Amino acid sequence: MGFRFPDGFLWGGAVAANQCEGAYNEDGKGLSTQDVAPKGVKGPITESPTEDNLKLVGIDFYHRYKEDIQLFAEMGFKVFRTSIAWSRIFPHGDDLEPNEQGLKFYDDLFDECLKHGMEPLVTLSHYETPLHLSKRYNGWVNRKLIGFYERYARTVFDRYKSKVKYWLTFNEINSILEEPFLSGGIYTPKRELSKQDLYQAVHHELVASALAVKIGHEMMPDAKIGCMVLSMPTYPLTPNPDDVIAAMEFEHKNYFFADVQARGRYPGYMKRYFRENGISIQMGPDDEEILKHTVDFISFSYYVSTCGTADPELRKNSEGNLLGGVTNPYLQASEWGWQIDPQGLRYVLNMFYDRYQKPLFIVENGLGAKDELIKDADGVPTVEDDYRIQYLNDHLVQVGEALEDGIEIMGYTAWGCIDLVSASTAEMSKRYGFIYVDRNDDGTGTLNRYRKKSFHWYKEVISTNGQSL
Ligand code: BGP
Repeated sequence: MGFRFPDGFLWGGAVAANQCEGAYNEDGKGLSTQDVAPKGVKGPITESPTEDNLKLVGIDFYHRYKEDIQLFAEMGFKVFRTSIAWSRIFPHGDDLEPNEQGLKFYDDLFDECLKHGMEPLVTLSHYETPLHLSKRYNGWVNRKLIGFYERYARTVFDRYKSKVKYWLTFNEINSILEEPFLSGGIYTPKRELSKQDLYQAVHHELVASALAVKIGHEMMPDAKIGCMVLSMPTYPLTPNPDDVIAAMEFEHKNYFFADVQARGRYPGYMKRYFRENGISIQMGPDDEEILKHTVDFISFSYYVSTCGTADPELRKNSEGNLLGGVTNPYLQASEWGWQIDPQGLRYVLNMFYDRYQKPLFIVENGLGAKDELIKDADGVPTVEDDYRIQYLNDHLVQVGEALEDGIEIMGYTAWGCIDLVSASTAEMSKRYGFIYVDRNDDGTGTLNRYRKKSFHWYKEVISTNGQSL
C-alpha cells in the first residue's frame, strides 16, 4: 500500500528492565517487587526470590546487551525503549546515596545505543518498585514515595542528561487500578485495599510524575518528557444510550490519568466519582501547582479494544481483556484472549490527539504468541512467524491511516522486540520478539538469540520508512 511516514519517525522496539535484564542481585542492586512475584499478575508474592522466578535471570540482557543492541541496529532501530530498574540506582529506594555500579550500567547501555545511532527512550518506573518501599511504606499509598522518586529522578536526569532526550515517568500508570502491587508497589492485598488508599496512591504518582516533568525541564531544557498509559478503546456494545454512557464511564477511568498529566488538573468527572464513592484525596499545599507541569507528549501501549455495557450480566463476561470490559463479537482474540483490533489503534490515536493536541508516541504494540523454532534451508534456527508479521503490519497500516488523518506521531516501538519474560504470565512462552531467545518456561535453554522471519520484515519496514507496508 505504502504510507508516507514523516522524516525522522522514530522506529524501534521496547523492553522493560525487570523482564529482560536478569542479574537481579548483581552489582549492588536491591530487590524489587518483581523479584518476589514469580507468577506475574496471577500468582502469590513470595517472601524472598524463588528459583521459579524467570525474571531473576530474564534473558540475561544485563550481560548480553551489546549483542542485542547490535541486532536492533541491524534492523535499523532509531530508538530503543527500556526502563531503569530503580533498585539498581537506589537499592532500598530510600537510600541517601545512589549505587554507582547501577548508574554505570545504564551509562554503558545508553552509550551503546548512541554508538549505533539509536535514541534511548527511558521509562523511570516500569512495573517495579524497590521492595523495601513496598514493604516499609506500602508503596505509593505513602506520600513519602514522592520524595524518594524525586531523588531518583534527579539522580538519573543529572547523570544521563547528555545521553537521553526522551523520558517517560510511569509505565501504564492507569494499571495501578488493576495491579496495585506490581504497578504501584502497594503491599496491601488487592481485595483488602480501600478505594480511598488506592486513589490516594494514584494522586501521589500523578504529583510525582508532574514533579519529574518540572525538574526534568529545569535540568534538561531539550528533553521531551511524556506520560505512558495503557490505552484500551471501549466501544458501546450496542447503540443503547445506557451502553454508550457505560462505555464512556469505563473510558473515563483510563482517560483520567492522561487528562491530569496532559491538562494539569483533575477532571470534573473524577471529582464526581470521588464524591459518590466517599473518597477524599489529601492534597499537599503545592500539589495543584505541581500538577500544572504537563507532559510534552502522550505515549501509550495498545494491544486490545473492548466494549462497555450497562448490563450487569454481560459485564461478567470480561475474562481475557486487560482491564475488564466485555468481549467484542466482531473480533478475534490471541491465544491469551486479547482481542485483536488494528482499527482500534487509529481510533485511539484520533481520540488522544483530539483530546490533547499533543504529539503521540506508540511505545508498545505487538502480538504475544507461542513460537516454534525450526531450521531454515541453511540449517540456521529461525521462526516462521507470519502471524506476528500480519498483526504488526495491520496495526502499522492503521498508524499510516492516522498520519493521513493529520495526527502528529513521534514514533513506534514494538513491544518485546526481543523475546522476554511476560509481564502477566511471568513465562517465556508468550513471545513478542523479532529475535528468538532460547529459554523455556522451566528455565532451561542456551539463551542464544536467533532472527525470526519478522526480523527481516521489520528491517524492510524501517529501511523504506513504512513504504513497504
Ligand atoms: C504491558 C506492559 C509490558 C508488557 C506488555 C505485554 O502491559 O507494559 O510490560 O509485558 O503489556 O504483556 P504480557 O507480557 O503480559 O503479554
